[in-house]
Amino acid sequence: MTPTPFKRLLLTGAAGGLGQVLRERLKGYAEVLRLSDIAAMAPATGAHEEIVECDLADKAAVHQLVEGVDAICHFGGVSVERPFEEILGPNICGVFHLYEAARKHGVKRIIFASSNHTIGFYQQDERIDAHALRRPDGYYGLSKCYGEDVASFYFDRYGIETVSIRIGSSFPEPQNRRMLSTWLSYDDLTQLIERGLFTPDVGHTVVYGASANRDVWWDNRDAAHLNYQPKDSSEVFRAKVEAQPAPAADDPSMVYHGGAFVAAGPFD
Ligand code: NAI
Ligand code: 15L
Repeated sequence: MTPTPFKRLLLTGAAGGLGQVLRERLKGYAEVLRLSDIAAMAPATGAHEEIVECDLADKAAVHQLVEGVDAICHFGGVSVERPFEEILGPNICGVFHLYEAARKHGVKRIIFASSNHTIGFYQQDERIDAHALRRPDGYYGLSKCYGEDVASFYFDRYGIETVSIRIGSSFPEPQNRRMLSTWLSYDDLTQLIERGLFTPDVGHTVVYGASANRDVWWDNRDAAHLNYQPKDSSEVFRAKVEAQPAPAADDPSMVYHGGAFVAAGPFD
């Protein structure tokens, strides 16, 4: 696939773990990459980058942020389980502000960094596809379900297309036994984003973000039109991961798709 570069592509969450990786990897997809986060980011390295500090919870700031943009990779927000009050602004109000701004400014394509925590309460002996009922495993997972529903609504109502990537665990390497199944390499994440940005007529597509791991729990048949072909596998890390002491068989990390998230909180 030879992508046609956008004029201006917005990446939110640019100061985060994935944002810093994607800052390099998305460069070729746009004449200008607009990088945004509430946290400080490294300065622009040239005219092909714009740096905009912005709180996703701030409606006016988000509308300004989205002005002049052709497409958005939305990776900003709280990325772990936290009290609902901390998630509300960035993940609930934030995603709403972003789609409203996209509507007002004519943005037609969004990549939404959703999460496996939308379906975290499935057990690891269950294999599911994108049609499986969601089973969020906390306030964070609930916020990602909300984001997916916003994406669905904005396609049905306004024709704004989104690929929601239910990312498993995207880190340099899998850190534990659960991640041998959920791991998504940075190269495979980049491929998913590229497919999501440039495949025509995606409507609202939900795709699971995992590499070609031996024991994957997620079936991507509903996203076949993306032609996502993962190249990496967690197998190369298996011996290293399995050298760690094994958790008990009833430990949430050994039972649920969402692992430890299912047992996080309550926070009061
Ligand atoms: P991260 O926590 O490193 O990055 C998130 C970024 O969002 C941070 O730089 C943070 O400052 C920013 N942010 C938080 N609140 C904000 C606000 N109010 N306004 C603007 N920016 C705000 O997380 P990571 O790992 O880079 O993940 C990126 C995205 O991918 C997140 O949406 C996360 O939920 C999602 N994801 C990541 C997975 C992974 O394995 N890394 C797995 C599943 C989903
Ligand atoms: C996520 O949604 C988180 O953002 C990430 O930090 C990991 O915890 C990942 O899920 C996971 O489930 O491993």
